Order: sequence, then C-alpha cells, then structure tokens
Amino acid sequence: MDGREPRVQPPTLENYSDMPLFNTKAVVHNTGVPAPTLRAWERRYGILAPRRGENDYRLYSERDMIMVSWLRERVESGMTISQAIALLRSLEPLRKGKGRRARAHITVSQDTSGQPNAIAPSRFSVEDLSVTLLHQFTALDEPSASRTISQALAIYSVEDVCISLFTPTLVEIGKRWASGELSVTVEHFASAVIRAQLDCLFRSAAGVESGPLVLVGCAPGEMHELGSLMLALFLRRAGIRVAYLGQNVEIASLLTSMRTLKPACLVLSAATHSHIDALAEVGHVLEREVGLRTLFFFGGQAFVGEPELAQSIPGRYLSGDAHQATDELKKKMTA
Ligand code: B12
Repeated sequence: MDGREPRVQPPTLENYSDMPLFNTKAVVHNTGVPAPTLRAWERRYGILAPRRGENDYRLYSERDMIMVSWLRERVESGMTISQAIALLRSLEPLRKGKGRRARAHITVSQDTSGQPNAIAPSRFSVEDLSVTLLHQFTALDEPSASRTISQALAIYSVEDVCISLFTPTLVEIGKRWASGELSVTVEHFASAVIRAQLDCLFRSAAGVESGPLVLVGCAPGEMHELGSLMLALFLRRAGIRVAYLGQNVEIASLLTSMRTLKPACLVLSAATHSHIDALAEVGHVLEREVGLRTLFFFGGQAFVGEPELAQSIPGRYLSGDAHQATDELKKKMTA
C-alpha cells in the first residue's frame, strides 16, 4: 500500500503469556465469543490449541484470548471468520518485519451454507484486493465487488482505499480498455460501482454546516468525476464544508449560485487535455467577476507529467492526488 500501513494491526501476541490458565467459561466471559463458536473455530481452522487440565477441561492462555478478541472484532466489522483468519495470517509476517510481498492469490470461498460462492480474496494487501476486484468487475459481479470493497474498508482508511485501491484498479481498467482487452461495458460497470460507493461514503460522512464553503466539481465537458468526488469526500472527512457539483459544471448557472453563496474556493478537475481550455475559460470568467473573492483551484490527471499546461489557466494549480490536495487546501483555508 505505497508504504502505508493497514489501519488494522495484528495483535501483538508475543506480548502475552501462553501459559494455559483459563477455562472456557473465562474465555467466553472475557471475549464475548460463545463456547460452541470457540470450538468451531478450533475444529475448522486449527487456530487455538487449548491444553487439557485436570478433569480434561480445556485451558486457554492469555495469548489465545487476545487472538479470539481480535478475530471477533473483525467478524463484527463484516468479515467472515475464514477471512479474518486469512487476514491475521497475512498481517502477521508484516508485523514481524518479515513482510514478503504477497503474491496475487485468489481462492473460491464458501458461504455459510457451505456452497462455493464468488471469488473472495485470501490475502488482504491492496494489490491482492485490486486483482480480486478486477476479476469481479470483469464478471459484472456487483455483490462480490461490494463485499471486497467492504473488506478493504474494514482494513484500510477511506483515503487509502480510494488512492491505493480504487485509483490503480481504474487505471488498470483504462489500460485494458484502451488495448481492447476489456469492454467498455466493464469500464462503465466498474466506475458505476465505485461511484456508488464513493457517493455512499460522501453522504454518510458527517458534513459541517457552517464555515467557509468549498465547491468541488469537474471542468465544463469533463465526465471523469471519480477523482473530484474523492476530493470532495476527503475534504468533508477533513471537516471542511463542501458541496459536490458533479460532472461537467455549467459555468453561467454556477456563477449565479456563487454570487449568492460566496464560496471560499471553487475546485475543478480535468482528467483529459480536451478540457483544459474550458478550465481557462472558467478562470477568465471568475477574474471578471468583481467582488467575488472565491479562490479558483484546479488539478487532475490532465496535468500529470505536464504541469506546464497549468500556466495558461488563471487560477491556482494543485498538483498531486486528492489526498495531497486536501492537505494543501486545508492549510490554505486555515492560514
Ligand atoms: C472510468 C473512465 C471513464 C468513465 C468515467 C465515469 C465517471 N463517472 O467518472 C466514462 C465512461 C464516462 C469515460 C469517458 C471517456 N473516457 Co475515460 N476513463 C475512465 C478510466 C478507466 C478511469 C477514470 C478514473 O475514474 N480514474 C480514477 C480517478 C480517481 O483518477 P483521476 O481522475 O486521475 O483522479 C486522481 C488524480 O488525478 C487526482 N485528482 C483528480 N481530480 C483532481 C482535482 C484536483 C484539484 C487535484 C489536486 C487532484 C485531482 O486525485 C485522484 C486520486 O488520486 C480512465 C483510465 C485512467 N487512467 O484513469 C479512462 C480515461 C481517462 N478515459 C479516456 C478516454 C479517451 C475517454 C473518452 C474520450 C472515451 C470516448 N471515446 O468516449 C470519454 C471522454 C468523456 C469526457 N467527455 O470526459 C482516456 C483518456 C486519454 C487521455 N489522456 O486523454 C483514459 C486515460 C483511458 C485510456 N487509457 O485511454 N471514461
């Protein structure tokens, strides 16, 4: 994950005693996991190996209890127990500093009825999740793709999922589409699923109702909106009051709203060169608006590797991804 640590850390098991001291009742009491579930985890996944005390009772260690509590938390966050155990096994080597880059690996999982179900990741690095997601998008399998996204969100922050999972997956889809390997239907399907997910995160993030307003949208004519929607989401999560304007903003009516609302910033995104002139036009229109003190920012894929293209646009160019732009805007707004 581009050097970023997963949000979920594995339990530091070696810090706890492995002395077999606790009976099943104590483990149930301390972890909240019922005894039959504990025995099922033991039997099916071999994760616990209680020793036998007097009267042949099972005895667990403090280390066992920490592991059981950790697994319970993962299950509560939406994983199946087999996924939680796979996650534990894939995080352990990372924590011990022996992190070996996990090879892309996909398995067929089973649902609760024991039936084979859709492709599910057996490892949880973003690279592996991306391979799984690509597979699910290609199969137009929305329930599985949504489950993979939920798993990613259970492990990584929203920002990391957007920057390190969604963005490279979409870029890969774009490459495969351009080379004819993947159909436009799959491209549309994948962007619709991701857009719905971003929209859901955006609507459910607690938005502030006062303070300087930031308007975020796409340059006139620009239909690539996922980058700007991510930016709006990150800004909202950073505590900034934001309104998301969507694709292809229409400048005349936007200006009417801006005269009333007096936003602190307008931030527009361009993904392709063909919309750079439209950004320049917005900049010129805003320059002519005497009395409107809105700062005009722009950025996006169109400028990557060619920042000189920004010079013709009256406004402030923001380089970097949506996460870096959020930090930058936050600094500017609190300065
Ligand atoms: C999905 C997609 C579409 C969807 C978009 C759906 C939607 N609701 O957004 C649809 C089907 C509409 C589409 C249409 C087209 N597309 Co298209 N599309 C893509 C694809 C596969 C993914 C785009 C995406 O969402 N990426 C993920 C986002 C998150 O990345 P991003 O936009 O770069 O944003 C990141 C940064 O740039 C930055 N950022 C973004 N905005 C901002 C703003 C600021 C201020 C800052 C600081 C940072 C920032 O932060 C983000 C996170 O890191 C790309 C492939 C690719 N390489 O991206 C092709 C791609 C962009 N499309 C391409 C093309 C050619 C087209 C069409 C012309 C195809 C056609 N013939 O119809 C049309 C043009 C439509 C238009 N008028 O704009 C080409 C562009 C080539 C080029 N360089 O000019 C690409 C690169 C595919 C390719 N490999 O050839 N597309």
